[in-house]
Amino acid sequence: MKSLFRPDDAPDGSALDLHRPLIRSLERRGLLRGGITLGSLVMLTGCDVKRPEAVQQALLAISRLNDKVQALLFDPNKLAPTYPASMILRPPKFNAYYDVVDVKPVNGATWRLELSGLIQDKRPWTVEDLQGLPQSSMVIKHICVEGWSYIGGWTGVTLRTFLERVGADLKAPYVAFNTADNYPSSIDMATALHPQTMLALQYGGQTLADPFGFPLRLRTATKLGYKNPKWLTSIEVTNTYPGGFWEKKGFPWFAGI
Ligand SMILES: Nc1nc2c(c(=O)[nH]1)N[C@H]1C(S)=C(S)[C@@H](COP(=O)(O)O)O[C@H]1N2
Ligand SMILES: [Mo]
Repeated sequence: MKSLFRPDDAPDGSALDLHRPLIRSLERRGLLRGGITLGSLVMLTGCDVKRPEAVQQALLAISRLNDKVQALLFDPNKLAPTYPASMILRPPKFNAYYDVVDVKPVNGATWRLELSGLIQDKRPWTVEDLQGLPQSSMVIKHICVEGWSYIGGWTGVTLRTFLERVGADLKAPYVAFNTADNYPSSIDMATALHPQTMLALQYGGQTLADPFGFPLRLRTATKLGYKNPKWLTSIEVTNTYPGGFWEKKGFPWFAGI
């Protein structure tokens, strides 16, 4: 049967293929513990899924319900495991929705972080501005849904410090990001304010390297790899659900670990 989540234009061997085990398991579970199975949807819609958009809509709606339940269960004070600096992997592992040879480096001198939405001070930030904020470090595990992980050491500004500094509305439910390679992503405010969620400028005590998101990326210890956008270009605080690159293809939005 045709995959509900795999767009027809995805080239073979792309990151979509690498993320296929999760796609399959989502399909097996019907996404969802909400009572509707893929089988019953197929029964409803005919075997070759005559209206895949309608089915996808239904699945995504149920997935969003699961996100809300997960968000309710999230403990904003519980810390993810941390590790000694000696365990930091150098260099880190790379992944993106395209190959490493296609990474286009960002020019740090002209780069700006743009702000929008429910934020009082929307002035753009330079790398130096961000370096001037209080810095902290964490050594945490990165887990990708492809089935690999690594321990990495990150230094930067906690997202909480940054959001407080720019006068963000901390009661808004969503913080959304965009990136130089157009990989939109978003997280819930509780995760944004978690002490292990950071705007990272450094890896292993050195400036981030190009394929790992120079000059700025999000690193959060409480979410799967795909919720850690690299090469950030903008942050928006919003009341409207923003979704994200993989979420639009049916991946869970909350994706906590
Ligand atoms: N801008 C951008 N950020 C991204 C991605 C991407 O394709 N583009 N891929 C995500 C995925 S699926 C993973 S596992 C991690 C990989 O981060 P790393 O290359 O530092 O290991 O980045 C995440 N952030
Ligand atoms: Mo990933």
